[in-house]
Amino acid sequence: MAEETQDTGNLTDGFHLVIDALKLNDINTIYNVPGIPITDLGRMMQAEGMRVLSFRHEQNAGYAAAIAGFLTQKPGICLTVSAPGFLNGLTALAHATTNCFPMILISGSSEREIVDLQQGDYEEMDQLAVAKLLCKAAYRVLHAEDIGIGIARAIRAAVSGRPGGVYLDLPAKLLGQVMDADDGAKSLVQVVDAAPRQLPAPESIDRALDVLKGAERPLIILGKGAAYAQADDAIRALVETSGIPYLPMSMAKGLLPDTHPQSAGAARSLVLKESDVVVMIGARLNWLLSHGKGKAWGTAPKKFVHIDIEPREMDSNVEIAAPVVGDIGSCVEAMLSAMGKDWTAPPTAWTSAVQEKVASNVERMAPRLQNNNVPMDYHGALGALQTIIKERPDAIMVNEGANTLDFARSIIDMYQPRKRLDVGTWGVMGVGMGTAIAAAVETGNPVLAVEGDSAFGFSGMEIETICRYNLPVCVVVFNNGGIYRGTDQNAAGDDVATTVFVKDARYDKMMEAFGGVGFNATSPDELSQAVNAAMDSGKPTLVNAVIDAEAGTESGRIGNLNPQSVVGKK
Ligand code: OXT
Ligand code: ADP
Ligand code: MG
Repeated sequence: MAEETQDTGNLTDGFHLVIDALKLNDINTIYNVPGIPITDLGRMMQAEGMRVLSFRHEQNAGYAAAIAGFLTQKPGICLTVSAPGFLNGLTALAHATTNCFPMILISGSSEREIVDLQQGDYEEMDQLAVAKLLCKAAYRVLHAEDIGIGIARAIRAAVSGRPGGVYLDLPAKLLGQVMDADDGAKSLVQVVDAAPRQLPAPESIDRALDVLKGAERPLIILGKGAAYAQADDAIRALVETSGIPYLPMSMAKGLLPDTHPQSAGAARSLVLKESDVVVMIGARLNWLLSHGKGKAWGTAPKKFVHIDIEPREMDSNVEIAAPVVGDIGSCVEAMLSAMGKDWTAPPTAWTSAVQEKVASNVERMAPRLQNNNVPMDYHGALGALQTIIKERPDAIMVNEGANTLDFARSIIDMYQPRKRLDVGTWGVMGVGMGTAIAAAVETGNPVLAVEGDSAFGFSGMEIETICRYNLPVCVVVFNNGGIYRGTDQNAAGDDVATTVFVKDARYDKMMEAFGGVGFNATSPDELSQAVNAAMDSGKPTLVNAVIDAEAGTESGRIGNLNPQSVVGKK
């Protein structure tokens, strides 16, 4: 136990070296689930003044660490036990890597000698070998004197270049290893300039400007890399100086307010199809952008300028006419100064066409958002939440589900950078509560988590964690009784359909069970009152928003990705 003290003279051990190394690098928050062999490590971290948040499941602790990395540019730390705990954290580590979020999964592990001979140790697993496939880098430390270097390498690997997930394996025996305290202190490393700026080559900027100057219908696409980069002023200046319409990817919403006159968010199809030069800033041409080709991009020939820190991203899906490789802050500043005073804004025929499309789509949507239908549909419920975010622009919105995700993305305007956190590149369900917890912990801002009832179920037990730490999180469960819809029928047998849940479930009662506040909202007015009360009080709250079970569509906006049976659906 941590509190048992003995005269250790001028000695230190693996436990303390890990703590000292993290603190030396300004890492003070840990997301963990305790157990053998890291229980005492968590206790000692807490005793040394670190914030150690314990979760109910490592996957949620991992998602918290991943989004902490996105929000802070420092690696978020997830600490787990060996084999099963490690594996539970691994999905989040892979998610962090896929999304380019800096994160370190630190797992205790069993004894190397026994693991390597496969002699059946407690929670035996060759964790390093398993992790390597799923992250940017993976390291194991075997000697206490190497802890400083191990942690320094992990930090640098996570945040430099394209950020990502790193695995750090700490065998149980390492933590108890003892060494001279002065030598231990000397072995620690304070990482200098962990994510060095990467300046773009001047000729790449000239090339980009040449391509852009010839454009008749230019478009800027902002991705979550642009949000991560925290180059908010430079990005806004580039957009506004250039006069080019911009399309924010989901987690780039709010980099400039969604109500900005140059936002093409509500004219997505038009700008993808009609643009002739596209400037990608911290976004990849992956599935979310139809790989830069095909029907969604129309038939007009296109040229791409691509700003990204990862050179291998260039030409990943289509030819990039002007690759600009470097960190977004430096690249955007270089583009801005190269534009100079003689920059000519894009033709008004183009900018007006985009604005008109935006206006007509917004106008078409507006009346649907005002409806006060009972049971609620997505538009009525999200119309209420749209107003709340408008009035509380510093609130962080967490969002997952299918219909709940897709409707919320287009309906709820964001006004500030890094305020919309969602399922990311994989469209993964289960990020919700971990993300909400880290958002509250890392920023202190109020959090509104808008969750499909299925999505919520993946991490729902963490509402106990939210209550335990008394976090200002309001969870709204869009309860339509199922995945996509609550109305599917099983064509044969007595079991309910595969997508259907218990009818009339009361998720609000779960929150009450842990001392939080629960509401059941059946109309947009009730929803609005409940969420406003929650946001005013800052108390952990769960609002069960009763949504029409028929309102959703299969897979939300991405139903086209479902394979079709040639024999036909039963
Ligand atoms: O321009 P056009 O005319 O086209 O119009 C567009 C915009 O211009 C316009 N727009 C606007 N109009 C007016 N005003 C405003 N402000 C405005 N803004 C935009 O609106 C349209 C649409 O705009 P959008 O959304 O930008 O465009 P589009 O074409 O949709 O964009 C394409 C995409 C691909 C970029 C976009 O759709 C996108 O980002 N999609 C992400 C989708 C995603 O990631 N989905 C999550 C996964 S789905 C599925 O796999 C689920 N599972 C399986 C599962 C998963 N995922 N994970 C794990 C670990 N296990 C299993 C499960 C279990 S979802 C799911 C649960 C679902 O059930 P729930 O109960 O949770 O949720 P419900 O469905 O609610 O029941
Ligand atoms: P989205 O899903 O929003 O389209 P992606 O996750 O596909 O965004 O793309 C993010 C991109 O941003 C990645 O290619 C990553 O390499 C890049 N990136 C992340 N941080 C930086 C940075 N500081 N400077 C330049 N590029 C960055
Ligand atoms: Mg649902």
